[in-house]
Amino acid sequence: MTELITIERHIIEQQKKYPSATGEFSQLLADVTFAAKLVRREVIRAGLVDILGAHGSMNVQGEEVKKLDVFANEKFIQAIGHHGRFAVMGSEECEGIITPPEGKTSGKYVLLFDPLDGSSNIDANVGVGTIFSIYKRISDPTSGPGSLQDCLQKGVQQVAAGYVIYGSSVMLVYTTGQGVHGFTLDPTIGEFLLSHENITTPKRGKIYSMNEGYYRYFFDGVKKYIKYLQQEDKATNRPYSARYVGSLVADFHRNLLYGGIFIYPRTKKAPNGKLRLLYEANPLAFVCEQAGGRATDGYRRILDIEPEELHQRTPLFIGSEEDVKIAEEFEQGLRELEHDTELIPKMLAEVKKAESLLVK
Ligand code: AHM
Ligand code: MG
Repeated sequence: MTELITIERHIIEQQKKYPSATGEFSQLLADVTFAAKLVRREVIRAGLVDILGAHGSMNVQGEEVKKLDVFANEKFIQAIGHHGRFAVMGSEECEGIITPPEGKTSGKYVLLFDPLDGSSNIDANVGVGTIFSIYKRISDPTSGPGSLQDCLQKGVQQVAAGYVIYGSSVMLVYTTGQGVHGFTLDPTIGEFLLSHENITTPKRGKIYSMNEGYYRYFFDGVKKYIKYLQQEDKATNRPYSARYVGSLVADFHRNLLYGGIFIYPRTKKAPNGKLRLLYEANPLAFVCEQAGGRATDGYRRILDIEPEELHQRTPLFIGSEEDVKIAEEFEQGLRELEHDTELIPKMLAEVKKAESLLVK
């Protein structure tokens, strides 16, 4: 019989590898899991309790906030904020940093999170998710709560990261730098059980995910890369299939398991792309690299980017290592489209056919 391993037990077992671990970090991850369960409870009841629809306010990026975003944000702050295990938090839905409540001591960890990613999909019952990222504070712990500087660390400093998908089933995927592990929620017992141990992503996939509706705003490199993916070539499994949910967590998770590439590039309208470095790109880049994949902004490794502000955006090229490398070569103008070897004979045949019709 297969052994049933809950996420709490898995985290504790992993932490045993560090003799100096105090259990505080395991507790913080358990808090994240608990908050995810609260959010999931609301996500699946959303239609029933009439909390769907726009909340009417705008988030700090000037985008419309849905009620469920607000709820998820509050639950995370509530579930984690009251234990004094964190020094400072940052949320995609809050303009500034979040410090521990009055009277609570501050812990040694920093939590950055996107409480409900893919919010434009909520009303249509399409998968949405939560993304999280944990760092150690770098400010002096005797100086009180953590600071903005604690949040602006490079992604390479993350001690844990992961995401939760609220989809046809609920999954939590996380890494602490010792591989990537996935857990599926058993709703009957309310526990996340280990279902995907040591996830590795294929070196090359067959799927590309990007919002091609913005094609006219893309720069030449990405446009050529799309054409390259659509060319026919048996050796490299082209043409690729296009898959785009519009929920980063869902698109990322599918490609992680099946292989492929997700791109949200810089565009003529959005020169820094759309996605946020701290809440979306860094945690998924950590997971992706741990699974054997690659994540860059087209030029630089995501995890090496020095953040300058909390809500900084970044272009994102993420997924199977070989796919991302080829996309970068196009982005950087180092690679041109190959000639479609089958196209020329086909065109010549068409010309001949047309000529023969004209002679008649
Ligand atoms: P959100 O955090 O406000 O939901 O925005 C991020 C989402 C991602 O989940 C998704 O990849 C992207 O925005 C989709 O954007 P677009 O509609 O421009 O393709
Ligand atoms: Mg998001």
